[in-house]
Amino acid sequence: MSLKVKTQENPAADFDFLPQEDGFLGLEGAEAPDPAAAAAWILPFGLERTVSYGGGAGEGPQAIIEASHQVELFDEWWWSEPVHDYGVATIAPTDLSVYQDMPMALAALEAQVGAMMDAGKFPLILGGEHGISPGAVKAVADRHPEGLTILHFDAHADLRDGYDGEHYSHAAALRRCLDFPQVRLVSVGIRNISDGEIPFCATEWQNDRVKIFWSCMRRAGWTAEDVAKAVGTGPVYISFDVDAFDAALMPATGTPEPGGLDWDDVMQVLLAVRKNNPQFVGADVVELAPIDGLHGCDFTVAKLCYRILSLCCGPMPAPPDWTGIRL
Ligand SMILES: [Mn+2]
Repeated sequence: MSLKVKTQENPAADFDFLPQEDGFLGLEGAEAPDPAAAAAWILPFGLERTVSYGGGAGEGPQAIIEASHQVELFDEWWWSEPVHDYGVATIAPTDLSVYQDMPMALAALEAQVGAMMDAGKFPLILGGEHGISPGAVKAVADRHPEGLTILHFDAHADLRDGYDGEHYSHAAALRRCLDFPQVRLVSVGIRNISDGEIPFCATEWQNDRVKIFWSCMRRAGWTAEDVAKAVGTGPVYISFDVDAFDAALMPATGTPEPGGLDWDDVMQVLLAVRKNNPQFVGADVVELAPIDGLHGCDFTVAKLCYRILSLCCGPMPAPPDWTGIRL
C-alpha cells in the first residue's frame, strides 16, 4: 500500500509499504496496524558501496525482515507482546542503484528519514553498510539542534577522516556524524582503531564529544550503568554495527573482529540506557552480510531490531520476579 506523508519540508513525501505479512515481524490480521497508526517505521536501505573487505551488506535488510518472521512476539522483559503497544510498519525497499555516489545516496536517506520524523514516526533504518549512518544522523541532528547523542555499538571506532579515497567511507561513518557540531558519541564494544584516529579521538574526548567503552574492559573496567550515565537522557540515536558482536556470534559481517560483545552484554547496556528514560529519536542496524545456511546470524539481528524497537518505542520493561516466575 502507499501512504502520503505530509511534512513541513516535504509536503508530498510518498512511502510505499510492504504488506504487513511481508514486513518486519510478519504481522497478520488484527495484529497488523495501519502504517499511519504505527509509531515505528522500518526503512530498508541496503546500500553497499564503500565496503573494503567482505561484501554482502546489501542483502541485509531482506534477511533481517525474513528472519523477523521467526521472532516470537512475546518478550519476557515485558511479559507481553510489546509490539502491540507501539505498532510497526515496513517501507518497501527501493532501487538504490539510482544513486551514483555516496553524497546522492546520503541525501536521499536524509530526506526519507526527515519525512519519517516529521510524520511523528520513530525511524529504524536497516543497512546496508555503515557509511549510510551520516545521512540518517543529518536528518535527526537537524531536528535536534540542542544536542544529539549517538549510542554506537561497533568493533571499529570508524573515526577515520575518509578511507580508500572515500570521504563517506564505512570506516569514517562516525567521523562524518561528528561533522555536525551538536552531535556527541558514546561508542561501545570498540576493539579496532587505527593510529591515525587517535589524535582526533583524544581531542574530542577532551571536548566530551567522544567516549569509548572498550570491549576488552567490558567485564572488569566498566558497567552497563556507566554507559547509561555517559549517554544521559537524550535525545539519543542508536547506531548498531552488528560486528560489535563477537565474531563467533556474528561471522556474517564484512569486517568481523574477535573479542567482541555477546548478546547479554548488549542487552544489559540497552536496558540500563532505557532505565534512564531518555528521548530515543531513531536507530540504524547495519553491516549484516548474510551467509547462506547461517540463519542464526540473521535471526540474531532480527531479534536485536525487535528489542531496540520495544525499548525505544514501548513501555518500560516490566519483567516478572525471576525467582518465582508467574506461570
Ligand atoms: Mn564495524
